[in-house]
Amino acid sequence: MEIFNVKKIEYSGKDSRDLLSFKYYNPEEIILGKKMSEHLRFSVAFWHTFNADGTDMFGVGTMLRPWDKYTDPIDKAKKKIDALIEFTEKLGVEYFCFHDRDIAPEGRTLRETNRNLDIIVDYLKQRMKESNLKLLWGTANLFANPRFVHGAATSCNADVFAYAAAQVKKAIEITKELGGENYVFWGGREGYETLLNTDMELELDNLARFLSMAVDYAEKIGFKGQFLIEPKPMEPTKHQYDFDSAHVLAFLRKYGLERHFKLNIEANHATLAGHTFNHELRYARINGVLGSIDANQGDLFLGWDTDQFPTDMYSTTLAMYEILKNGGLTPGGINFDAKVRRASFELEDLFIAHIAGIDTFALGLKAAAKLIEEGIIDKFVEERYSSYKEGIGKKILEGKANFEELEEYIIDKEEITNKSGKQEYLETIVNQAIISIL
Ligand code: XLS
Ligand code: CA
Ligand code: CA
Repeated sequence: MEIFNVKKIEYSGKDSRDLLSFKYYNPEEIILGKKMSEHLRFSVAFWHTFNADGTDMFGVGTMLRPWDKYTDPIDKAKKKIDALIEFTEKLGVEYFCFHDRDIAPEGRTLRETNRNLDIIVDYLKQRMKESNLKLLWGTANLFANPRFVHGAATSCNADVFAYAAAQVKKAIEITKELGGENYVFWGGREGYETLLNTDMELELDNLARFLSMAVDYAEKIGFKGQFLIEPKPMEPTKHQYDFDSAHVLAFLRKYGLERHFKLNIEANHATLAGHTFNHELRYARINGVLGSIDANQGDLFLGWDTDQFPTDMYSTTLAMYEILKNGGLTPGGINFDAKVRRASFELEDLFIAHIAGIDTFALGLKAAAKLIEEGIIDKFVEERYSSYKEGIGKKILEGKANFEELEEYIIDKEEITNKSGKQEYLETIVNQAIISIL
């Protein structure tokens, strides 16, 4: 029986006013030699789409979903899986992501919880087989239960460390079982509230111990998916250890773990860190660790993680520019870690929001491809650094210069000529690329 009273979402072109259709996302269209659907490996986030009900700090949920009428927790969990299958089929999205606790209820012990998980994973696996749905990544929820009050791998309590380890062990197993292409570590409560009660050194060492145990276990069971760490600077803790791309990379390098991890970069977390999304993507890309993205947007006036659907074309254009320069994200993808607003409580809003996000990324892809094909920005940047192509600049790049030589070279020069950085000109080029697609 149908859960969503919505037809299959098709491409209807940019002039269409049909709300439930794509205006820019045309999966078969070839962009820079590849199908749009191959560039944009979209994924639906289970937690926001099938679990969130609009609850906030000031009030209860506003969204009553068809699966909410099932009172038995296992029946309800299965209904949500049915909803996931129907939703992704109708939307034409091939991937989804989940936390262990999103899909199955917790029991009294971990053993009981794992049993619930096994029932649902069997069901999910079966339903995935009947459809085209694939798992982009799995992860463990190491933050919701009160036991994680002081963190998980960075908890002051060794029993909590053990619990988290056992939970991640199981989460990697089920991710493998479901053919997951990646596994994400988001350090839910790995951080601190006050340094007055915190042994930061021990906590960070323990986080590294935890991650290297995960690497060993994945190797042991033959899980071939990419391990990803998702940076976030704050919320829920005052200071999250995986603050931003640069922090995570420095951490991984200190502990010799950099070979085993790439990054899952979320737009809203970049905003919270005081960076643009494309800054975080660029930093990860030039360091060879851009693995996957959580596609959403924050509100620039609010200091918290609003996880809105991405509708800002400028941001998706610059993001897709980095992703294209990265040679894509595979085996990563574009996961909509985004929730409809509390007031967008109708079932249809779930489709409208995903369509908006998909179209905004499709538009960004087209505009970014145009920027790359035109090559104006590339050429400008190349020219801007051309002083390093010959003479003293070339020597600097080749590591053949030293302070004495540089002093001798420059000491009697009366004038140094600089050229304009032409930011406004380049921003116009970006605007023109976007406008040409609209
Ligand atoms: C929370 C994070 C989380 C991760 C997965 O802010 O975005 O949802 O993506 O645990
Ligand atoms: Ca996220
Ligand atoms: Ca977020």
